[in-house]
Amino acid sequence: MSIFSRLKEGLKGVKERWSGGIARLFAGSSFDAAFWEELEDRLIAGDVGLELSEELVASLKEEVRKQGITSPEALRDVFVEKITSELNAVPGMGQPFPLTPAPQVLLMIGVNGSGKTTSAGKLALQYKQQGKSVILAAADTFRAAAVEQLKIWGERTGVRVVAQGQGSDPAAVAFDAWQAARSANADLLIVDTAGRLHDKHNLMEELRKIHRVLLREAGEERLQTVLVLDAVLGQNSVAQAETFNTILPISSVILTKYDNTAKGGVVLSIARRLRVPVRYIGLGEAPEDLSPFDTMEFARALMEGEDR
Ligand SMILES: Nc1nc2c(ncn2[C@@H]2O[C@H](COP(=O)(O)OP(=O)(O)OP(=O)(O)O)[C@@H](O)[C@H]2O)c(=O)[nH]1
Ligand SMILES: [Mg+2]
Repeated sequence: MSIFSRLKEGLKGVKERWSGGIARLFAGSSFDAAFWEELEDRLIAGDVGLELSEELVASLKEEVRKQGITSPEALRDVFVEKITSELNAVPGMGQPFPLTPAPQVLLMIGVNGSGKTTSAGKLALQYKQQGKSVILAAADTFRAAAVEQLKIWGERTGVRVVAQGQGSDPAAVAFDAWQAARSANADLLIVDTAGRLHDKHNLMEELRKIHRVLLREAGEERLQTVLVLDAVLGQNSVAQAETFNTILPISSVILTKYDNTAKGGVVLSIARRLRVPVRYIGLGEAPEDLSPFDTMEFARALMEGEDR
């Protein structure tokens, strides 16, 4: 099943699909002022971001003028092309994590509830299914249930989980897990972290420390800092990303809960504002509900009927 047929399933609960509204608009018959206003409104409502929405509309108007296009229907391909090239302007967009010497390290960060632990488990499963050896590190030592939650993912996927007790130093857990990954010749180490501590400053300091240890041990080439963002939060998740990016250099984004959002344009906002590639999107809570983010498929889906 393609990711967008899966999306169709997952999105049943969402009242008005963003893509549905866009597709309907392009099925209309003429370029009156209302068309352009409606298009801009829909882009903004889908959390594409104000600046980019205005820019897209202006450049589409320009194409209409230059190419003598007479109906919205004839503008579809141009629109798809613009969306795709906006996304593809960010290196690595829609591609899996780059190959590095083993063990590769994915440091999962993000605010609480964004889907770090779930995405770590899903990634473990995917890599395992590709025949890679994976280790999970429980560096969220703050929440009592966090280690347990990761261990359940470990059991589900048959992946070893390196953990210490609640309240232990997360950077020490990360260090231990790195050593374990090295000595086991693992292909991949996925480090889960906390999303909330007693206060915000502590969390950021803690993440910096974990990052510092992993950077020192694994080196820059092996280390991916993966920001996990909740798509339902729209522009707020973009703001979160900007905050995290001032603390640590973000190298990849996973956008979760895409099955629950009516604001699918947030991916364009992330591309524009952060210039960091979105590599996967979360489409549900089950282990297999994580898909590579395909830019072309995404852009095309915007033109394919309101029912999708
Ligand atoms: N529908 C849907 N739910 C998701 C997705 N990803 C995660 N979830 C759910 O979101 C909730 C939070 O996910 P977690 O993985 O525990 O989030 P976290 O970032 O680890 O949270 P903390 O450990 O508290 O910082 C869980 O109920 C997940 O099942 C997704 O792609 N779609
Ligand atoms: Mg967690």
